[in-house]
Amino acid sequence: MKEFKFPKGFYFGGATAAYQCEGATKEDGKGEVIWDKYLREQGTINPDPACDFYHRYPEDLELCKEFHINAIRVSIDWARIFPEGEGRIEPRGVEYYHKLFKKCHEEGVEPFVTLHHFDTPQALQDKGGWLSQEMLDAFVEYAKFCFKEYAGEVRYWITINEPTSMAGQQYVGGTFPPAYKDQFDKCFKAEYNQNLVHARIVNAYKEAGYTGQIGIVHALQTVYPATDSEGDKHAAELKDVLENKFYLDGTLAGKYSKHTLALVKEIIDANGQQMIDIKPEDEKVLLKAAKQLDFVGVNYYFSKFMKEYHGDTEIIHNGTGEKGTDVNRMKGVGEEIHPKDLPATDWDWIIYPQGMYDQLKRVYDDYPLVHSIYITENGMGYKDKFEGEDKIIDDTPRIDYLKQHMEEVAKAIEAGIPVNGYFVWSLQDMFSWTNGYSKRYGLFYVDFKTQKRYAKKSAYWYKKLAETREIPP
Ligand code: BGP
Repeated sequence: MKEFKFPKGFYFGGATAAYQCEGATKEDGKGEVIWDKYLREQGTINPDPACDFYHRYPEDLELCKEFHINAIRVSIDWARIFPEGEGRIEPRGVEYYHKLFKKCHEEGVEPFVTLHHFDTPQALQDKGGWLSQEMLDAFVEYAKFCFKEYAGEVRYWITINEPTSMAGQQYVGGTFPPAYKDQFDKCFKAEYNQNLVHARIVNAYKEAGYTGQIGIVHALQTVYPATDSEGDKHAAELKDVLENKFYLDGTLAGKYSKHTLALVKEIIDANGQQMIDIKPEDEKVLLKAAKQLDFVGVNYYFSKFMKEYHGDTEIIHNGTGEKGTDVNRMKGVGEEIHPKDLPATDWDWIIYPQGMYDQLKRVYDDYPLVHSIYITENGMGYKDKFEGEDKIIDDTPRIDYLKQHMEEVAKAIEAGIPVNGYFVWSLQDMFSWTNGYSKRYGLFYVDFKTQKRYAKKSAYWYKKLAETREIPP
């Protein structure tokens, strides 16, 4: 990979999400989101002050400039603007994002702005969340409001971040509020509704004639069979449809293939639940949006290896960073296994850079409407150690991880796949939704007591990459 240079204009970004970094959850009239109540009840993670991005965004954006980071992913916390999710508008919330975007531009950092990054307003969750028409309609109104309000400041919009994580963890995995388990039918119904509302928003953006770009961000974990056996291959297909393909078909092709729907039905049937309705009029909306979609964002962290499995669902989430504690077996889908020769993070995320290339190739080859891709998240959770003001935080394993994955991005570009930017998750340390403050991802270390930022070794590595557009050793 010696000769490779990333193209001019390539974005070297850092990613954040409002609820994970802003803190200030009760400030300036902000309404409650699903995490406020849930985290309070769990008593494990305090979302305040997180890394206090609400007040310290100027400093973080200045750091971006200093480190040649020319783009940032931020999200708007819906309940800062519409505290009840719909209706009444909170001007202080509206103003905050104006200030944030203004500062981005002052520092030469392009904002990629997500409308929904896991933080559904509680008032709308109470009405049924992704399963309720009211929430979907309110989402369209909130999106239209943002487009109009921030039109001159935001050129890149993202409708939804990782709808698969949202629906999967809300209805099957049980780690996102309201934390239901094993409800595959509701999970697919939520997925269906997310695809549809995403399409409505894309169509509304285009109909209004805005000149920016609009896309969606998918968490794509590449799924491989553990062996060549037919059973394992089928388990991999089922897992892929649950986590990737139902979304890819809906948002990038604008149509669910017969094969996709057959696999969805197989999963729902195996769990003794009711198959969802697919309405032809909805597919018209999906197709219109897929044809107008400007880009797709790919979040890639790990791959999965599947074995056939015929028992009941058993999911144990490794939220502690104690290696080897994760269990994932799903009825009607399959069992995730960990091949012995592959490394993993302390949270059991299998490190497999090749999966990044395979996924990019799949998205580009299988979905011909796709013409622009961003890696919107990639990074490594690590227990960084702070050893004093005068010592640099040595996160060499993270540098290795980033380097190996950047090499796969470079390989994809060389193969003609249009990847136009890359965002490290995360720009600075913040908390992890289900793992708390000890799972750090940032290029910048945050002392959560003083809120002071310290550049880690990886920040200097990334700076060199962004400066030279070549992957440093
Ligand atoms: C993605 C989310 C991010 C972030 C990241 C790391 O799914 O979009 O918000 O949390 O994953 O995940 P985790 O915090 O679970 O390690």
